[in-house]
Amino acid sequence: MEKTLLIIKPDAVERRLIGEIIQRMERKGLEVKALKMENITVEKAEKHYEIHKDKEFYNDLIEFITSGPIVLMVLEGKDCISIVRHMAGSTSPIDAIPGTIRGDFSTDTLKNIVHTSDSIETSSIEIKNFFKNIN
Ligand code: FUP
Repeated sequence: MEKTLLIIKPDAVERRLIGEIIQRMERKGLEVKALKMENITVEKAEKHYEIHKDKEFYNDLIEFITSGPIVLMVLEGKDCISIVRHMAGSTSPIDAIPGTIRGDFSTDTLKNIVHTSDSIETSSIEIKNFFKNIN
């Protein structure tokens, strides 16, 4: 069965949105296969966001994602990668439609509440980066 990584970012943890976000996933019908809260190291963050290392927002991104505790989870369900991305909403707060997580809770491109895997390849790499016993 398909799996995806969902990260609840430091802004959402600080704003007490952990329960709201997990509830949306469960109500949709996705299964939480693994779940943990962690202050990730800069090294882990750099590995996770390697694809963005040449972007002008990279340093801000690493600083933000390591700025406080995050909640990481592996979700499982049919087509869950696409489904969770749709539930997260667009990266741009202008495009993120109300009803999506970003559309409902964020006006900021950087502090945008959640990360979700964007393909089968990246979900597998991302899950391995953060969870040892899940495949
Ligand atoms: P997404 O897949 O929607 O999380 O978006 P990206 O992989 O394109 O970007 C990863 C993170 O980089 C975003 F969550 C926020 C940050 N970012 C910016 O700060 N500015 C940008 O212009 C694009 C992305």
